[in-house]
Parts: sequence; C-alpha cells; structure tokens
Amino acid sequence: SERFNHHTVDARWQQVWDERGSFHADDHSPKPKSFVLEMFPYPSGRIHMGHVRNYTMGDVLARYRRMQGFEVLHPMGWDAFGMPAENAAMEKKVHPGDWTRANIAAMRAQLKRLGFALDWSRELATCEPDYYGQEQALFLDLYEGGLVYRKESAVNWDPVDMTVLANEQVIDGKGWRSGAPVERRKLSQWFLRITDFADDLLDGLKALDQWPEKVRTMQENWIGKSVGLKFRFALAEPAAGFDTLDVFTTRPDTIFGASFAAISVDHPLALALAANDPALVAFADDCRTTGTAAAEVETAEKKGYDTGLSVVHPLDPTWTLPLFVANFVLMDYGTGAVFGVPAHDQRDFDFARKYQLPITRVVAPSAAEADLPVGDAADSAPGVLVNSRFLDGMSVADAKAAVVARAEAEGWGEGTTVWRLRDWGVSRQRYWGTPIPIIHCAACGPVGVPKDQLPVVLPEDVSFDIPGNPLDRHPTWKHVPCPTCGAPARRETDTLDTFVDSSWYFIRFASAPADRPFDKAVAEQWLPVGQYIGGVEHAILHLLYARFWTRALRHIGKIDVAEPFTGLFTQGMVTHETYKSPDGRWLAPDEVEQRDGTLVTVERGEPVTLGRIEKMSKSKKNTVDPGPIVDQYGADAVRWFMLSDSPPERDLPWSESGIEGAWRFVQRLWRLSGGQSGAAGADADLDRKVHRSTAGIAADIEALSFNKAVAKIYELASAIDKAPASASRDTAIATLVRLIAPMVPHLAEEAWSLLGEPGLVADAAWPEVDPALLVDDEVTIAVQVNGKLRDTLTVAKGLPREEVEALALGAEKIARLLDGKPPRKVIVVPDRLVNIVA
Ligand code: ANZ
Ligand code: ZN
Repeated sequence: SERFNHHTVDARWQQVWDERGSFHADDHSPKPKSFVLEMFPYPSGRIHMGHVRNYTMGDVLARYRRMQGFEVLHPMGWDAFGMPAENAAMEKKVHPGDWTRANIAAMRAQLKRLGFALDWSRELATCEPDYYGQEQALFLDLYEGGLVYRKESAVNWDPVDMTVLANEQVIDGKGWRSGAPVERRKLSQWFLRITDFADDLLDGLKALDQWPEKVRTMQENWIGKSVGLKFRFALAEPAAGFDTLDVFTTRPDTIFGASFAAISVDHPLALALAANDPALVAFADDCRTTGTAAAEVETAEKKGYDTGLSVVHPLDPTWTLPLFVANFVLMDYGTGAVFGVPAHDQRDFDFARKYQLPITRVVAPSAAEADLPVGDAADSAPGVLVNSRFLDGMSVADAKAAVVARAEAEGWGEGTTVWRLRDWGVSRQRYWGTPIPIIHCAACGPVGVPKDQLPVVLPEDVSFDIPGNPLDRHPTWKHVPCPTCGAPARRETDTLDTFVDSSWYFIRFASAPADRPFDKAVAEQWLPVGQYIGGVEHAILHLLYARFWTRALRHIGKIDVAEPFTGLFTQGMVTHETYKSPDGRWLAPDEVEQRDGTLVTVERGEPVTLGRIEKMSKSKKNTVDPGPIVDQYGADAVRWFMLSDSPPERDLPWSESGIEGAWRFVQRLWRLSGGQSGAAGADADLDRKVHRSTAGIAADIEALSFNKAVAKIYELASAIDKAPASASRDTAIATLVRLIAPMVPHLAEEAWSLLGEPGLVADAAWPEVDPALLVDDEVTIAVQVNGKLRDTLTVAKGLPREEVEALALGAEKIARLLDGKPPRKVIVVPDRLVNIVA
C-alpha cells in the first residue's frame, strides 16, 4: 500500500484535535483527575532536542491516562522572564518583550507540529501582566503573612558595568562582560523565609517515594541539617572588646583533641582586630580573592593568621588554644568560628601540618589503640574515645551526648541544630522580571502596593544602551505617591528572581481566574501534580523553591496542598557526536567532510578528530535542530525515536540511522494497520500475544519505561505480521492502533479512521485485557528414562495422561533410547513429569 505521508496527515489531525478541543481539561468533569506536567521551557528562540524528548515522554503519559479514563490536565507555558532577553536587548537592540514574544510564537509553532496533547487554552507566559500581576498579589499576601522581609546583603558588583551580577556571571572573580574584578557590595534586599520551613521541607522528602533517590539526597544536602553543640570559649585575655567566642561543632566528642580555634576573616572579632593590624587586613584581602562558594573554600589551600590571642579550653581552665583567623571558616555558617581537631578533620589536619600544631588522636578503633599514629590523613572512622579523660571508652554517640549534657549543666553551651539552607534572596537589579510591588516612603517605610493598583506593570520605554538597571534610571516610573500618606515616594526598582515565577505556575495552570491568582477549590481538584518530568539540572533550586512556595501558601491559608509534585522523573539528555579541529576548536558537522577515508575540515582539509559524544549544546556545535527533522521524517518518527532505544533516565545519542530506523518502523506500522483481511477464525496464540502486550505496555508506560513499551510494540508488530489471516488478526490490528496511539498519534488517528472505527483514537479507551489470557497455559514436562532426565516437552496445560504418554514415547530422543523395545512401565504426573522404566 501507500507510504504514510506525514506532510498531509500530521497537520490534518492536529487541526481536528484543535477544533474539537480534544485536550481541553474540564474542571467540572466527573472523571478522576490526572495532572501531567513537564517543566515549562525558557523561550530562548528554538525548541531543542531536549525539549522534544521531555515533552514526548509527558505526552505519551498524558494520552495514555486519557485512554485510561482520566480527565487529564496537560498544559504548556513559558518561563519568560530572565537575563537572555536583556542580553539580546543589549546586543541586538531589540526590546526584551519583543524578543521574548517572537520566540514564544516560534516555539509554540514548533511544539504544535509535534502533535502534543496539550491544553493550549491554559497557556501562560510569566512575562505577561496577567501572570506576574497575580504573582505580585501572592508576594503581598506572603508579606502580610510575615514570610517576606528586607535585610542588607552582599551582592557581586561589577565596577565597570556598574551593575549587580548574578553568581553565574562571576567567572574566576571577574565580571563576565567587563572582565573587571568583582567587588562585594551591601544592598538592602528582599528575602523569603524558606528557613522557617527547613524542617518540614526535609521531613517531606521521606514521603516522596516517587522521586528519584538522588534528587531527594541532593535536596537533603542542600537543606543541610547538622545537629551539634554551640558553646562559648573564654578568651584568655579580652581583646577588642570581646571576652568570649561562640563556636559550633558537630563533634563535641572530640573536644579533648582540640589544638586550635579559628574564626572567619569576616567574623566581628577579626574585623575589630584588623582595625589595628595592617598585616591582618592584608591577610583578609588575600583570602577574599578566592571565591566564597563552599566548593572553592573546600579545595583552596588552607591559610591562617595567628592573632596571638588564645582561648581557654571549656573543660580545663589551665589549657589554652591559639586563635587563628583562617580562610576555611565561613562567616555565614554556624557561628563563623570553630575549634580544630587535626586528628579527625581533614581541613584541621592540613592546617595543623602547615602551622605545626599538635595532632592528638581522641577516637580509636578500640580502647587499646590510644597510641595508634594518625598517619597522613585525618581519621573520621567511628570508634571509642581515647585520650579524653572522662569520655574514655565511650562510643562517639555517647561522648557527644555526655559533652552536650555537661555544657548545658555547667552553662557554657547548648545542644543545637544548624542548617545550611539560607533564606531565599529574591531581589534582582534587573528590568526583565516581575516588579516587586513595594513603594518606599520616607515617612512610612516600605509599603505594599494596594491590590487594586496591581499589576505594577513594567514600563515599555526603557533603554539598554548604558549598563545598570533600566527601571532605576527610568525618568518617571519609580516616582509615585505613598499609598499610605500620599507623600512623594519611590517604587522598588528590583524585580523578583525568576525562580519565583516557576514556583507557582503549575497552580495557575490548574486555575487561572482573571481577578485572583487562582481559585482554591479548583486548584485543589487538580493538585498535586501526579507526574512532573524535567531535567535533573532543576533537582535542587526549582523543586525546593516550588515546594517551599506551596507550603508558604498553605501556611497563609491559600491552598491546602503540601507537596506540589508527588511523582518526579528526571530524564536523560540528548547527546551527539562532536568534532574538533587541530587547534582544539569545536566544529559543526557541516564544517567537516570525509576525504579519502579520513575526516577533514571542509575549509582547509585539515585533519579532524572525532570528539566525545556530549550533550547537545551550541558551544560544542553538536546541536541538531528538530525543525528540519520533523519536516523530513514527520512528528511520529521523531516521537518514536525519542522513546526507543535508551531508557528514559539515560542519555539518548542522536543519530541519523536512529531516526531513519524510526521512520522505517512508522512505515511498517502503517502497512500493518491497513492489513485487515475480513477473514474468519480465531488464532489463540495471537489473542494471547495481544492481551499480554496490552497489559505489558500499560505497565511500562505507567513506570515511564517507554523504551520497554516500544520493544513490546516491535514484538507485537512482528507477531501480527507473521500471523495468518483470521478474525483474531483483524482485532489485533485494531488493538495495535490503540496501543501505539500515545506514541505515534497522527498515524494512529489516520489508521483508526481508515479502519472505520468510531470517533478519534485520542478519545478511545485503552484496550481491555482478559486476565485469563495472561496466565501461562503451556507447561514444560520433564521426560525421564529410569529416573534420569532425558528430554523435555512443551505441551498445553492439562493435557490428558494418555496424550502426554504418547508424546513422550514418540519423542525422537526417547525413541532412540528405547531402541524399539516396549517400556516396562510409564508413570505420568500431569503437567509435570513422565518417567519411563525401560
Ligand atoms: C570540631 C570537629 C571535629 C568538627 C571533627 C568536625 C570534625 P557540617 O557537618 O557540615 O555541619 N564548622 C563549623 N562551623 C564552620 C564554619 N563556619 N566554617 C567552616 N567550618 C565550620 O560541619 C560541621 C563542622 O564543620 C563543625 O564540627 C566544625 O568542625 C566545622 F573531628 O568541630 B567540627
Ligand atoms: Zn508614606
């Protein structure tokens, strides 16, 4: 028969789905609800293969759930604020709004061509006032609810571009654009109290058993709960107005192994001492040139400055420890001060080696090994306490408890919990974001914009010709009267971190009234999102912020949902070959060709090395644009390729042969689907195969094991291909069309209508499974001769005794053994065994 022609078929069915509103999610449907969501894209300009893979997976699940009888919410929108739009404005002199909206239009058209079962009526873009105005309302609700506050905080300041830089814009301590060394400046900024929810965010992870373990661990580490002891050292002699020093430790058990104390360069005591100590100032300046990110601090060489001061050991007034200022102590963790135990902490070990401080073992494998040398690295193994006076012989856990108890009883310290998580700083000194709805009045302080004056809309007439925040230098925008007293006041010119936009978009998808952020009852019908699918790059921040935002809204009574996403799946990347020139530049495939069996550059014929297979990225020039691929092969072949071969959590290497293979299989499905014969008669084997495939594919899709579902479709297609004409075969074909509908919906729709089936396959029910056909109805029978296993037979279950006996005696191997002589006796255990006594 004819070839499957995607050029005409794809668009036709897309139009039918569109006109019928096939994928509109009905808030009032009596069916059970299912919310399937993929992380919404940033409108960078083009859909890339990673998007195609992500959205294909979600689409298969959404279509499958519909066939299972769910009312499915499967929406799409745009995470449309952010820096690239401002960069485009600077580089291409195009307004961020124009750039973004043009990108959205292009990407929407691309997505539509893939035939995703999306409810486009719920489309949203975070850069539009109807979205960000509602976000401003929520911000004000949280402000009223006490979850928003303002404080001074350090930012990265680029002194040449005169602008605040995001952490990602600071490269090796320099501004990414200007190359100038970045300064730290203090600015008043807005914060959300995520730390109020630290315990609950940590605790909630336990119940998220449909999340990848690694994501839960990453969140756990990010929240970073540490239980320990906070205690006061007395300074041996008061200095710079200080007479005590607070430290935090998670290892109070090691207190008799302490050989020094250390404070951060930013610790108030260090700052006070620096006032009269130029050498300390120089040391601190030197430390500040290495970044403050925990990872950098971890790997940097340990450096210290001896203050000449000392602290008194809390359990022995005759014992003093030298006090250093050290580069590995962070000011914003614990108390910004520590005591060092070189034998059992690697940083302290390195430090002690460098400054010749004592290294005393206080934990050993056994009490008898108190003198075991420490060796070349700190020993963090568990064991029993040694060289530790009243703690000797205790386990680490008991010794921790004993020291905490003693500190609390004697009043020099208390057991405490410290978190790595910090409150969420949401102020950004940028134009293309949600304006923070606050007005600063000299008399009244910061005042929330009254809700009837929302949205606070971004001004359109801005320029990006000079660095800095266009909102701040706009001639009129920020000058407004105070909503409370009417005096001249000033709008907040910071905008919200774009992670705020993505912290509640799924709620707005579920319910989007014009006059409120969402309707509580309607949103609660859809939420939580049962299956969320996206990249692992969002494993920490986005997911944590969304989990926090949902809890914060619950806290102020706006919604009764705790966890926004009960199921999470993080898909692998789409990868592709890379090419490199002799001087190490990345080359695009069209810059490379084969000449006389070797790879050379097209331009100069220089030898080219085949690089590694890497994630598709512009910088490595190994991207493949889905657009032309969809043109050439059709949406269904592209979708099929995205699902086959690799398990969805693994990387998927893009290849020409792979997409061609997918295209060929689509053609094969097409030929098969037209192969009904009208013949009569049943084919029990084929019936069984169909029912098993139906059950298996359903289980695979539910487990998101799309590649396994695809493998079962290959098998079923072969079985149908091979089966002789029968009524069973015709049924199998109609069933196959429904089974492939979630994956190759255009072909399935076309085949369904040619088969003369009623309605759309998109609305059809998933085929029913007859459980009787799933049970194994063949058994393997052992055939023994004189008690020795000689052969096996595969027979129908429950085959009568005489028939089994005849089959066994007739088997070639057995006949040869018997050599024509009649057996003395034959014992048959039905469905299990035949024993022949010769
Ligand atoms: C003594 C000690 C002995 C420590 C030992 C560890 C091992 P986590 O688990 O990450 O919470 N510390 C405390 N505050 C610090 C700061 N501001 N900057 C750098 N290090 C700091 O780590 C807690 C441990 O990290 C604390 O326990 C402290 O060193 C150090 F065998 O105290 B420990
Ligand atoms: Zn006022």
